[in-house]
Amino acid sequence: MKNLEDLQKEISKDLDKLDIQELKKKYLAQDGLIRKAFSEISNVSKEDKAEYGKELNNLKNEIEKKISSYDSSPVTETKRIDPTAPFDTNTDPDKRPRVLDLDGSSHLLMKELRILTDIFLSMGFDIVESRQIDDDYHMFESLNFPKGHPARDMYDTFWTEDGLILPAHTSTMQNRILSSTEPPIRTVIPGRCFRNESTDSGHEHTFFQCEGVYVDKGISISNMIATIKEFLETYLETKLKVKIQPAYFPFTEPDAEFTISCPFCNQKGCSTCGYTGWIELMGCGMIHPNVLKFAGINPEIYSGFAWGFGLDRLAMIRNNIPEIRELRAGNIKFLRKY
Ligand code: FA5
Repeated sequence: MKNLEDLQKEISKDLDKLDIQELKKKYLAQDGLIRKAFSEISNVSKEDKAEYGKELNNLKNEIEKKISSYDSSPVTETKRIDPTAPFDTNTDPDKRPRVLDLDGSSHLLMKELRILTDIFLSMGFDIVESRQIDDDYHMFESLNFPKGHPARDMYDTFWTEDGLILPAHTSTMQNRILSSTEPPIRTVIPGRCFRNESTDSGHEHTFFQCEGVYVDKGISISNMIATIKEFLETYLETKLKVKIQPAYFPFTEPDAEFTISCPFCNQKGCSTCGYTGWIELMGCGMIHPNVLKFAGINPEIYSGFAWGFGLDRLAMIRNNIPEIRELRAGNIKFLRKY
């Protein structure tokens, strides 16, 4: 907490002193002071953790507010330069393409990924990135799908000619996390997934998922519901009603589909929730005892839960985007808007 006080003093001085690029670099970049402070949350005592996370989020919001006040200020010659534009448009900054910010800009999905990993960091989770190529053991066997198990057909998987797999879900990381860490385990794993599916407004062949695993002594399904609800209410910035519905995954028992009250229509019925008032958001459940055993964890002593949600679909809800294919279509109007 003492370090946070020092950080706060430094930020107060810098907000008036530094320009937008310097602020971004010093505080918000991958190796910036805010992310560094988030990564130190595991060293904070249990009692102080929640307060530390909250204070840190406030500091981050303060910097982002300052930066967005610059972003909405009139475009100036020094802010936007198109080196490829003909000479006469180069002299009139308003005529230049607006995407050509000198520092580039993050894609909506990367911005959302940063927001949600910051929330999980403030809740005490570690973040580990998943892989983009994997094998049968991690995709299926370690997740309790023996060879020939019919549930393998639930995942339309891309295979390479030499028998490797493009992961169809981030659950491929479960065995790696569980077997390399001593409980208590609290890890969130975002990553790209690939499925051999036809695309439509809600389905892509390439999309992001975000996996979570939590293992300790005495963990129950109510811990799972409370954790996921806390995350969703923070991310969507609204109170939600939640319910779980039966589902089936070979790697959880019991398994569930986590469902939230529609934040758009307040459950009156709208096109986003298909006029049901509810939105099914993610698969989740208590980690199957076999999955714990495969990772060398004794299910007589430990229990835990896992979830996996689609980042694209969650970002669409938060930003009111009706068409998933827009996220990767490279449409300039869309990119400017988000
Ligand atoms: C899974 O992938 C499980 N691994 C989730 C899980 C993890 C269950 C841990 C239990 C424990 P599912 O196939 O339902 O489940 O996908 C999870 C989420 O990924 C979906 O709710 C959806 O948000 C997203 N998703 C799945 N397929 C697509 C797709 N083609 N395009 C965009 N998002 C998708």
